[in-house]
Formats: sequence, C-alpha cells, structure tokens
Amino acid sequence: MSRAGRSLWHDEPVREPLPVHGLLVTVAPTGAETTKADCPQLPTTLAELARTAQECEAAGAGMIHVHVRDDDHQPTLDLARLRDTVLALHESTELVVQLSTGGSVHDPLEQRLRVLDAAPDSCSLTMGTTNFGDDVFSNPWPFVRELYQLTQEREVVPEFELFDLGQVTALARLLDLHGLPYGDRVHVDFVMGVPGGMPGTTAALVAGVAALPPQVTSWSATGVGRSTIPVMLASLSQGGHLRVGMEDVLTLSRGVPVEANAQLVARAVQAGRLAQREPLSGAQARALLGVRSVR
Ligand code: KMH
Ligand code: ZN
Repeated sequence: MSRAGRSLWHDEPVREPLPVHGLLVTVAPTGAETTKADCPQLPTTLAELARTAQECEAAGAGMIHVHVRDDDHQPTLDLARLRDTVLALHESTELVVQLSTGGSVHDPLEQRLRVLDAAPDSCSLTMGTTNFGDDVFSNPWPFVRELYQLTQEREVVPEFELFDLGQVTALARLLDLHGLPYGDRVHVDFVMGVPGGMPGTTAALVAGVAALPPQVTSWSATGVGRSTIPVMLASLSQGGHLRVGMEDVLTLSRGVPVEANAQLVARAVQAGRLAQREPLSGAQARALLGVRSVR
C-alpha cells in the first residue's frame, strides 16, 4: 500500500489492506509439457504429487497449481483423478489447491470447462490465445467468458494467467462485463518467457503491471526457462508475488537439474526474505485470494 486504503498501482480504493510484507509463493510442480522419461524426478503420480506438496508447503509455498497425469504419466483431465487429487492435497496440506484449466495444448475446451466439477479452491484462467512454442494454446474469447462465469457460479477463485500485454486489456474487459470473481479479490499471474508470448524481462513486467485494471488486488509473476531468475527479481522489486516450479523450469542454473520442486520454493523464499517479505501460509494465502475455507 502506498497510501492508506489505496492500491500501490492505481488511485482506486481497495477493499482491505493487502499484506504487502507477505509473499505468496505458488508452486507449479508438474505442468503438461515435460515427459516423465525426460525428467524422472517430475512428480506425476498422486503419491509423488502429495509428497511434493508437503515438501513445498514446509519450504514456504502457500498455493499449488496442479496438472494431473494418467498411469502412463501423460497429461489428463480425467475428472475422477482431478477430484482425487484435490481431496488428497486437502488432506495432506493446507495449500490453496489450484487446478489448471489450461491443461495441455491438445485438450478440448469442453473438457477444460469440466475441470471445475472437481471443486478446486482456485483455477487458472488464461486471458487469450497464445502461440506456445510450435503449438497454439487456445483460449477464444467466448470460452474465456464461459469459464469465468462458471467460476463465479461454482465459487472457485480464478487466477488470471497473462501471457501477453493484450491479455491484460482483455482482463479489464472481462471484469467490466462480468464483475468481480467469487471472493471479490482479483489475482493475476504474469507467465513470461513462453516462446510466442511476452518476454521474461523487467521492461515487459513493468509494462504489464502498469496496465493492470484497478480491480486487481494482487499479482505474481513466473519466468519460464532462463527468465526464471530475472522475472523473480523483477517481481520482488515491484512488490509482486512469485510462482515457481518444474512446470516452468527444470534447471537451477546452467546444467544443474532441479531434483525437487521444494528447491525452487526454498530459493524463492530466500529471495523474498532478502526483499523483507515473509512467505504466506496456506491460510494467509486463502485470505489474500478470497478463497473459501476447505469444505
Ligand atoms: N500447459 C499450457 C498449455 C494453465 O495451466 O492454465 C497451459 C498452462 C496454463 O499451463
Ligand atoms: Zn499450468
């Protein structure tokens, strides 16, 4: 907060003071892009995911962004698996459980909408179509609107994923059309450095933050691949939160593989402490994001 009751980025009043001294660390441990064969330490089974979640919570994570895999370690949106995963993570941790509605680039839109049937605390919601390496991550405007309205109906808190500057403007349009999310907070995550999206640079993050609509109450940033550390430092320097994990990066430094997601969480917590930010617990993350308590 720059002035009492006003947001740091805009002159609009905010509803409650934000704990800007706190740092939300979200872990994205698996993703849909890396294969188990290429990276055996990637958590792909439910047991591996639950253990990873516990380790990351102990290291300082407050939220987990989840992609589920099948028995062959391939990405799946199978509803029973999604439900079991939400239950298992709620039983084993206090983390906010965020299911990916992005899935893999091959998942049909219809199945991506059904992710909400698994009753997560939160879900990702990408604000537009993005070239994604050699593929296309499809998020047509009617789909974005339908998914958003479904989150409001089901009382699931969306995290708006922004891969490009135009998607920041799309978020403003969505909020103007359909109002605030369930919980009345608006949390966004800048996903930077995807080949086809905005670069993972300080300049791009500054431009994105400056363009955020006034309804936004918190934001985080993620740098993919080698932009991980520059984006982490740029985010901390602007009062942002962090997302880290093996969905986004597989090395700690050149040629040094990540052995466990908790290493990335611990590094983010360490960087946060340098910036005088203490990691938020799962309960504090719920308050920040307006997520309902576990039912
Ligand atoms: N796997 C990407 C195609 C999300 O989780 O919502 C999409 C993605 C975003 O990871
Ligand atoms: Zn994801």
